[in-house]
Amino acid sequence: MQGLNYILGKTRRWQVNELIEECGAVGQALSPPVAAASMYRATLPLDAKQVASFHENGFVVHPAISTASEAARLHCLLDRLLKSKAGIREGTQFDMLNGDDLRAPGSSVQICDPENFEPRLRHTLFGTNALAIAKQLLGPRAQPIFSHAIFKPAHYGAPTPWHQDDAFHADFEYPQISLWMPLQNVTATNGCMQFIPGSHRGELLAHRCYNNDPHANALECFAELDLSNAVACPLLAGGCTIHTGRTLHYAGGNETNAGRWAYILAFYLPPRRRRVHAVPWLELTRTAKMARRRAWLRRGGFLVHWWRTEFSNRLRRALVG
Ligand SMILES: O=C(O)CCC(=O)C(=O)O
Repeated sequence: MQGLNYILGKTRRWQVNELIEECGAVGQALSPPVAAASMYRATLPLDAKQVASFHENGFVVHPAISTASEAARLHCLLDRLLKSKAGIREGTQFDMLNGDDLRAPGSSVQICDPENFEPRLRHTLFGTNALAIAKQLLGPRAQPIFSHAIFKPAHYGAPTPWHQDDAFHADFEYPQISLWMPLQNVTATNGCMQFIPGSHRGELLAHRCYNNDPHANALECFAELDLSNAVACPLLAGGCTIHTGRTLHYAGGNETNAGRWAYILAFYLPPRRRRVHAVPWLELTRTAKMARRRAWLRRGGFLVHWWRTEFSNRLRRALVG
């Protein structure tokens, strides 16, 4: 931490303290990344039938990528991050649907890259198996690109609208897959994932901000969809669904008495050529979390961001060999 203070020597003391408080995990993040890679062995790749089903439908269900006990441990860690509002000030914790009104109780709260705030999330069987599966599906150059966790509170957790993840890529076009693991059992009543089989073979469809509100963080597909063959995927804690960036998907609201957590790891193949999507809907987005992020970066967060990027590049190199 002294090193960080030294680097920030020209920054006012309160800013340093604020940064350290916001990024408490930076010091711990200095622990050698290789430890994360060696702690677990991949145990559960997909069988040939599952791989074929993934390519045919654009998604596949894996009943046990991790264990119920690991899911319970991750549930506790993420509960703590939610309670401590980790990432709020830097714009990486926000509500996806309510216009990010911090005074209103979130109906679908997202924490991006939660490992930045809780390094124990880097050491998981889920992560190890997810990387092995990503390499199986995308090839040996597959790399982690980001992670996020989504919390839907008991009774009023809101549905995640139908969308394609590719609609969020403003910069490059690249093949991406997401592994979505529920941290408790999920069914259609507390927000399991639902997919439209074969939709990954189509184009990127028109999207817009949720409810056409430029302050909402979520996107919704704005094309006419045939939902008659949508498939809901109930799962036990520690199972997972895997989908491509183009597959249309949705998760229902949470009508049950207990909160719903999902932890999602996304992988991609780095793009060889720059192929920019036409994503006019992203240009219209004006969210509160974007403003918080800009302010945080200006206050010196850019140094933390730089360090994390360096660190995660090292981690990536260690993981992919
Ligand atoms: O968990 C959810 O509510 C939706 C997750 C999702 O859309 C995704 O992982 O791409």
